[in-house]
Amino acid sequence: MTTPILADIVDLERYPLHRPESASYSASLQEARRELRSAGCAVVRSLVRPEAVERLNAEIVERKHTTHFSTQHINPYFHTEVDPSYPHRHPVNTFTERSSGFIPGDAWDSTCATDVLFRSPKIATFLAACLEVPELHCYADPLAGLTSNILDPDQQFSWHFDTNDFAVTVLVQEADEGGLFEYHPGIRSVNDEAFALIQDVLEGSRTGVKTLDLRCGDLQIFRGRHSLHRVTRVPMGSRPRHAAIFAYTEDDGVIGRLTRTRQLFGRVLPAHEEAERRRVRSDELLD
Ligand SMILES: O=C(O)CCC(=O)C(=O)O
Ligand SMILES: [Fe+2]
Repeated sequence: MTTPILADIVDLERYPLHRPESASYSASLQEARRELRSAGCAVVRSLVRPEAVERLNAEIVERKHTTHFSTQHINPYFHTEVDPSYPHRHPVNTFTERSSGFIPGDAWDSTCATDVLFRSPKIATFLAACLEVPELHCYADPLAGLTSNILDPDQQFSWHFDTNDFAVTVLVQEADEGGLFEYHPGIRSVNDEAFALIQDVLEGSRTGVKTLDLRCGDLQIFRGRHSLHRVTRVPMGSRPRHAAIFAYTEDDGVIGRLTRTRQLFGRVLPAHEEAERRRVRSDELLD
């Protein structure tokens, strides 16, 4: 297949990403900003053309054998070990199954529509404007920059906070049932861990919890540092849920840490080790 261009993937009539001065660009931008400011979550409806959604899904299916599935019981902070300095009934000591998997960044190549969309400078410019930051760069991590989150039947991604400030997702295949993105906007803040509220949600409270109405081809921008969120279980017998996940950073050339990389992808690459060595050296101690 030939390498697509942005116009093959994005509905540029509805979303003229190539014409930032146009009225419809500005309208989409203002709407996304409003949603991000009020709920930390914006949905750009049907950004991806239906035929391109098919192609993105075919690319995921082709690479599905490279998915790193791992089942772990995690607390909302991605830890798996009890911390005796907190009570038994506390978010730090409440563990739930996370059983989904990620297709790693090095499974894609530059001819993929998924890769073209992720690396489009016009997309990065639009996202930076939505998020009100000066500029964005593709996350340079060779595994975590471009991924796909896979939920096969009987899998779920339990309640958690993200370590990155925001994530960008395109839903590529819906489950027949379940596989829904749920979130509690701004449940915690820099000044307030909100452990009691979080514990209520972990124990099933629906107060403040929203279920996102996300459809194939929609692009979601989500601030996951302060909003507890999950993807509900995909039941047995359902189609799997496939989502393409794009990571961007404000600084250029950022690479992830060894521990989290191993947790999510089951391996690290020389680039991760090199970045870690540089970090160690940056402490200015003598060799
Ligand atoms: O698949 C999704 O929609 C989001 C998954 C998620 O929350 C994450 O990867 O941190
Ligand atoms: Fe997340």
